[in-house]
Amino acid sequence: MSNPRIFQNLIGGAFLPSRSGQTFERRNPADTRDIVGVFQQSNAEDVGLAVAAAKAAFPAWSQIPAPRRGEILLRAATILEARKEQYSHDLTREMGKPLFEAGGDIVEAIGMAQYAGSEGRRMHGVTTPSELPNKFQMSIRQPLGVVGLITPWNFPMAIASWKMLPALVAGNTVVIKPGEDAAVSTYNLVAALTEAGLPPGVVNIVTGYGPGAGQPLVEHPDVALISFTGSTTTGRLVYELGARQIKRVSLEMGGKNPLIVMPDADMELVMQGVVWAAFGTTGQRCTATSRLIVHKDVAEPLVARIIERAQHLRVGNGLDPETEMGPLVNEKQMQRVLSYIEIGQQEGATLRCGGGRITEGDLAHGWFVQPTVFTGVTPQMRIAREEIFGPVLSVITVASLEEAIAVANDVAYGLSASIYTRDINAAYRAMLALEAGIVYINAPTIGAEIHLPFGGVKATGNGHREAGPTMLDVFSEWKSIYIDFSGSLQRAQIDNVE
Ligand code: UN1
Repeated sequence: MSNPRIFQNLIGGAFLPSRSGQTFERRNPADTRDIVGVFQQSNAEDVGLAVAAAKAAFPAWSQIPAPRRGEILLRAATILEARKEQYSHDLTREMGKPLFEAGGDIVEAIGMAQYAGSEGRRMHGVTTPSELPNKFQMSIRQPLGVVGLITPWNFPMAIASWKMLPALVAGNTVVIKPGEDAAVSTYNLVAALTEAGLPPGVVNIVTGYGPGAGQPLVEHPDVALISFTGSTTTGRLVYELGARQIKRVSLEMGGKNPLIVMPDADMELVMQGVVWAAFGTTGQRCTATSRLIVHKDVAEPLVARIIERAQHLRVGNGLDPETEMGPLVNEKQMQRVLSYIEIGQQEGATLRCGGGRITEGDLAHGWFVQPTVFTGVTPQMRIAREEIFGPVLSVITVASLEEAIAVANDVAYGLSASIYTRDINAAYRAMLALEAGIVYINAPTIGAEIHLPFGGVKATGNGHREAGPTMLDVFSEWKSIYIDFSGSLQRAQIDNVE
């Protein structure tokens, strides 16, 4: 185990300790004897400095032509590609997902750097004909100013890139507060950008455990937008605080994602998809499959297949290339998952596999929980309604497509949903009827690509879609411009109405 690295806040291009001198430590969730890093415990004062640095960097950065800003992102993509192995290792060590998944996290960031970077040459606005003669009109995009990003630990490189890179190409400057359990990846992303030529002060990093740094960032009057991904509880608070200042807030929060299985589906394909989407990333994706809604005629043989595979998943330290499922991110998350397993049993669901912490050998030093499957779950149970964010699958049986869709939609969230069927009519009906921002047909609920809008309906979000062509709507402001070259006063809506 190597010595812990000391990470300081990045403010105006300089690495600075927190003003209070306080720090916090992050340990590897697969083996808590390994200290990953020591980070600054920042407060409002540190946030104030970071926002001031971002504000000072804004005029120059926003005046660099967008294609030139994009070139920096494109160069960063190449640097990330070259560092993929090292950055994957750092990511696995800080948050626990297996190396092959950590590589995927970096690949998403590379994809976003290419996509947002090339957006520098598009940044399309609109032109429309005027109601009046000799008049021209158009809408163009302009940056917002300083944007505040609050990112989660579960996709520490990918989600930071989804937010930061569109923000940058649009001409904004950034203060980011990364999830305290996985901040190293944000430093790595920013290191790649810096090496690619990003000027100092354009991106600033403040770290902090708990709300000490996040809240002052949300409340800072010079921050024009807060883009937040995380829990619904925190997101609601962010929304409320932002609303007081009529601040733009983009939220992406929880999910309780259903995967529907009709009797005609390819059951081997379903099994593989369910195991990947329920237990991949140890269930810690907002897009994870947490409800299997299966037709009663095929439920039992399918569940048997899933359990057979789940019981043989290799659970361990993600740094071991053999590992298929890593630990939970921290002790609190492990306790939360274990308490939901308890709740499921109390509610009368049948625990069919897993259900406990793993403490064999070296795994006793980490936060490992067995892949867990409950059957006999009814739609009203808490394990069918609340986001667990762990390797727990709730199986609900239904008798028809209509019932499956009704059950799928009967939760507060609406991020991702899936249906497996060979019946094209059933697939299309579900595609339209499922209340979700993302729908998959014959594929599991995870695996969204960065060039389609990402986000959800109902309690999952507040209508914004980061990633995809809609990303610039989050990170820029429309300005509509009317140019009258008639040489006389043309009174809109008056002179032209006969
Ligand atoms: C998340 O679940 O928090 O669609 C993000 C996916 C990944 C991103 C997930 N591309 O599963």
